[in-house]
Amino acid sequence: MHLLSKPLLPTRDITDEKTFVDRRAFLTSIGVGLAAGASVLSPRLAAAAPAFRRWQGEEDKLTPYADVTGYNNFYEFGTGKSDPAQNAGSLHPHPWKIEIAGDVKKPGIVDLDEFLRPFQPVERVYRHRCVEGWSMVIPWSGIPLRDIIARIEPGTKAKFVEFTTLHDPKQMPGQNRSVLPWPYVEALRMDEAMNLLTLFVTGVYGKPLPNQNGAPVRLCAPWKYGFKGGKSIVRIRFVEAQPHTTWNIAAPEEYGFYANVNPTVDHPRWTQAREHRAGEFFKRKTLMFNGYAEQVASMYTGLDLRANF
Ligand SMILES: Nc1nc2c(c(=O)[nH]1)N[C@H]1C(S)=C(S)[C@@H](COP(=O)(O)O)O[C@H]1N2
Ligand SMILES: [Mo]
Repeated sequence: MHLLSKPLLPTRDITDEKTFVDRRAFLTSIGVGLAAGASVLSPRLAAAAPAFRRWQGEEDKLTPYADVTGYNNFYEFGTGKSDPAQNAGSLHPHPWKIEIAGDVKKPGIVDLDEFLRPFQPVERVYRHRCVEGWSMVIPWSGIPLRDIIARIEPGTKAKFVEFTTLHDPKQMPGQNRSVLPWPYVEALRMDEAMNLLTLFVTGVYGKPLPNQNGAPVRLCAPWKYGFKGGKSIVRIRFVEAQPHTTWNIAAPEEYGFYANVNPTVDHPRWTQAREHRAGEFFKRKTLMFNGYAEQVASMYTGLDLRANF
């Protein structure tokens, strides 16, 4: 594949050094705890610390670490927003194995740390919009999924990529209740998976992902509703047919396969025109594709977004 030879990001999105330094001071001030001169990336990501990169309007403030890690959706640990932070201690994310399956050059099971070692990690600030109407602004770190896919070398039959969460009721007590069909499965069309924005997330706020955010690795496609970002991934499968995904199985009339953030297509039970940004009093207008239209809209030309919600 030729994709790795292309520049990963347009240069205008690389924040200048001063902003990077200011942000490090900010991270320290909110207690993320950086020793002087320390990298903002976790040790496992520090190998080649990149410039900080920002994909958002400068007016959007980062959501505090306490909210990012204390107000979550992760039904494997309960359906309340504080349940994951309270209950996810039973998850053991190290060591971690991931199965690479389907139409790929070399299917098999890999150790996550070993698998990620050759990659250049990036840090990106993304808006995060839950289908329920809340939103945050989160500094994720991880590997652009396109780099990972380029290395996996899927075959010509790979039209979709499916991500499966761990299924282990001992570690995930919420799986003893059938609130959702387990394991949690999500998927992207191949071009969506290869989009510059799509991130294989291993950290947040420069630290490894806390269990409640999907340790050791979860997905992020920031122009889609949050439920597309499957957590604690144990299998990546490349397939020809559109996969059956958890929320779409659970309530197909409410949660479509695409799940692109779209203020003009309401959820059957509530509006999607506005959102509640964590920490703000007044609601904000939700932006088309969560504000990432410039980077993603061309993937959907000719697709009826009302039918394909
Ligand atoms: N395995 C799994 N992944 C999941 C979920 C879940 O319940 N189980 N919830 C999804 C939903 S609805 C959202 S909004 C995001 C929340 O991510 P966060 O808690 O890191 O903000 O995770 C998504 N990934
Ligand atoms: Mo969500």
